[in-house]
Amino acid sequence: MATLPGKEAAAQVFPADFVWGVSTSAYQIEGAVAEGGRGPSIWDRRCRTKGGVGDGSNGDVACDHYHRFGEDIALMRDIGVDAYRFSVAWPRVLPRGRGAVNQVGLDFYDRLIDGVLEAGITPWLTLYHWDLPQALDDLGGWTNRDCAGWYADYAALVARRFGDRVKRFATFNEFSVFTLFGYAIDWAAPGVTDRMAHLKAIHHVNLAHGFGVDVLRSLVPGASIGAIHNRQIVLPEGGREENMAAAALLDEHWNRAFPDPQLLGYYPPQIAEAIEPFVVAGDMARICRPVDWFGLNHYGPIFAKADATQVWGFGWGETPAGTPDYGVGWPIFPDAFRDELIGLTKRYGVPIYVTENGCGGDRDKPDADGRVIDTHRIKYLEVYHRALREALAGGADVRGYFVWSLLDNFEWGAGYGQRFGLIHVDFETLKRTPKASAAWYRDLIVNLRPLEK
Ligand code: IFM
Repeated sequence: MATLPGKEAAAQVFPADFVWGVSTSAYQIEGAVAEGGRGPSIWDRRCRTKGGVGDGSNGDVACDHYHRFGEDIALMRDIGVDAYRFSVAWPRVLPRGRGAVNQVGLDFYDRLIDGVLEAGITPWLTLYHWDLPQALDDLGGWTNRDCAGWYADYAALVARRFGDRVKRFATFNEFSVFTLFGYAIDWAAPGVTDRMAHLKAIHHVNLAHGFGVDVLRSLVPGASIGAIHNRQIVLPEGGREENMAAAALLDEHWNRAFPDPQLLGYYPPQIAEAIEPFVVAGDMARICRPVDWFGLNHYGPIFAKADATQVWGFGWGETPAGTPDYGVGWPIFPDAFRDELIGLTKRYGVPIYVTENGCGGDRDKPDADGRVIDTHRIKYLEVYHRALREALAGGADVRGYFVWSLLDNFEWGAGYGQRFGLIHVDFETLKRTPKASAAWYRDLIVNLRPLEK
């Protein structure tokens, strides 16, 4: 297909209802962790554990979005996005994870959702973005099979309360990141390193997803339900033979442990064998429920190496020297994004929304005139957008794209050292400053929005 500039090209390549959005998550931006009746989450605990977060910081204040959400909605409106993906903090609405409901927490999300809708933006609600209530972790968290039922009750609460205004739901964000890092590699809460715990967590989270889909389907008329998977090609460090098996196993864990059972009804082979003791008759049918879309979070390839000290015998490998990266240390490889999108369409046959893509780094600072000129992020977004167009032209069924993230925020184990936002946040004053990339995204949306929109 010939590449034409501007709107004509958009009409050719992008579906008429293509969605342009931005994503965030509760713990990374809300702050107000001890306000309005919110209970503690496993990330509050981890932030208070020595070494849990590199810079010793926490999400106590974060971007103070809990109080400043109106300003943040106005910033989104200025960019011109169609959609805003946010997550509900389970411990804000159910402080102990189950039982007593916190009306003040529900009221907060009412105000947020109403404000987003008033701005002409469609809310996309993620039920779980890693902040499990601590009270549930005290009962074993995701290693406890009952956690799938607690999640289903939480999903029902959210569906009943917001389902009149919210129709787009994601059950989970990045299943394999929070289970692998939280239960096998100590890079995330709750910081367990144990094979059996990890396998149980994988299976129970998959079950929770299945329950969540059914609950949402039954309680929200017109719901459009998906799940959000991180997927990136896994390569053996140095291309070396001794790292091949590590790469193959990491690929199963990273890329297939969740989408395969959820969409195809089976686990990938090595995981299937190991997880068998935890699978009860009927489980696979419970997990494999029809969804409306596949959420893809994609950044760059990852590298694996054999590492006998690790729970699964694989560790994170080094990126080859000289690989381009624009700040976060993650390789820039847009062809892998294009191929992933085309491959996903063939493998799972479900419409795709790119629910996260973006560029971090520690170099975004206001200049003498107060502007934040983040050329590296614009370059990243440009090459990934080229790949997106190529994927669409190559037959990928992509329906939308969300930048991670609206705001600089609390970047988990990296604390505040990595900035992913289109909007700069001064974490001393909480002042928001749109970066050059926000203007770039605004212009892209205007230019690529189909003529009839
Ligand atoms: O900040 C995270 C987000 O919470 C999940 N996906 C990757 C982002 C950048 O690391």
